[in-house]
Amino acid sequence: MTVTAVAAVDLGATSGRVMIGRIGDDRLDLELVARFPNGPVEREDGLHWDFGALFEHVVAGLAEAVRREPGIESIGIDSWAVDYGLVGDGELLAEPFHYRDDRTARGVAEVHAEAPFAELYRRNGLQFLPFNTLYQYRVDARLADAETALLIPDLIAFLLTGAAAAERTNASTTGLLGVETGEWDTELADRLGIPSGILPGLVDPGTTIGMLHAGLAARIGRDLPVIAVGSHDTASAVVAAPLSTPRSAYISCGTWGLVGVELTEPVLTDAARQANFTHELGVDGRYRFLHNVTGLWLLSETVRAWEATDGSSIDLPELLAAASAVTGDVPTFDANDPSLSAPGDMPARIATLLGSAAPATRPAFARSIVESIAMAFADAVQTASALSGRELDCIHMVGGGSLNRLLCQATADRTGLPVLAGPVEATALGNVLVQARALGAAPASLDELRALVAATHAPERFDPR
Ligand code: LRH
Repeated sequence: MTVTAVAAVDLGATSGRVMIGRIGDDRLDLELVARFPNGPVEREDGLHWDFGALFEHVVAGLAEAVRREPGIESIGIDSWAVDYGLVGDGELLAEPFHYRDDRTARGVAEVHAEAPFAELYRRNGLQFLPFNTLYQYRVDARLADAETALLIPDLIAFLLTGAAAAERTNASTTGLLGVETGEWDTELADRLGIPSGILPGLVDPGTTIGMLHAGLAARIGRDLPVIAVGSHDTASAVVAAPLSTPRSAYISCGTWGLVGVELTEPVLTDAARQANFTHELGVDGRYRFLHNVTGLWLLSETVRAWEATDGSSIDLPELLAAASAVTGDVPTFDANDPSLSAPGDMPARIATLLGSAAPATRPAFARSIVESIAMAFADAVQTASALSGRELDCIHMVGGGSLNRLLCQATADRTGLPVLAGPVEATALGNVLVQARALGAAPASLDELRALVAATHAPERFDPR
């Protein structure tokens, strides 16, 4: 059996990783090669990506991947959406901002004064998130100096190859892509004072962006192509969510829980706008019709704050086991409350929302968080069903959240639908699958790619109780 190997760079909120993906007839697996920190760093002017260090880790990780597997044929990069770097004279002009920086509030007000949200939604189909790239561009003083603006995976591809391109799934999260055309809405950009000349040519997942620069090829050990994947991490995760029928919903659950269905036509109704349901573009022209729910961020930030208070190290599986053992009802809060989005003292902010009902013990507090996330998931699943007119019969939970058994069970209980959990590494697998397909080493259709995922990563089923 021939096996094809590729390198997947996946930049997530808890860490960045370089992995080797191997794919053959009945084979699809990952080998972790390098893991490095990818949290925001606080600078004088706000929260940023630690981009210089990150890029070095990526190159070193790729070199190690080629050392371990000299047969690697290509590289694919994915990351979270919306963040970007500005490039002029072939160089990165400034360290990219992190979307959790609060500088964008002014951008929202200014953009909406020019183009009200209802008009934006008609044009770009995006849910309102205060950090969508167009709001960030609007307040970026360096924009005027830039020749090109590149979202993070495109920026890394550019620094690796010298070729500037905008991969379409991630471009759809900027707010400047026409939801029905899939092309840049240059009229909107110019009207908002965002020079449309900085928006690079669009490419679809599967397109070769370019070959490694000679110097980097020497350092990495091979001359390899960088292939555009679903470079928005959620787009890659949905590729590898083993959806088997149109009645399957998905929850891509990591820091965020992205809850929705895959569509072939947009639902640009007033009701969809009011429910803040987004149309991000998926691989093969699909629409990811979904809503952002604040996901495991609530738990990880809570644990981080507790650890900082005690100087202790908390074992998450142990905490969740204790949370599962809590008997009786726990109070819930709105997981999407805007007060919970910035880094900071999460337990205190959640306690403010819960008031006198706030649980006194850590296990009960953690249980409150998990139940609140599950409640928001259930609400979004029901809304996705109502807005798309689809009766749903199961939910695929992929990403880190699929390991959280308490969350999977609570989601099944609160939706009344079975939850099929896994794969945990859906994003990296989706990255690998799209590269392999471009190399002619994987089947052509999404259905077949998903069947390979299902065959190699059998999900665990949680029935509603
Ligand atoms: C998940 C994600 C999500 C975006 C957010 C910024 O990692 O890409 O799809 O909304 O980060």
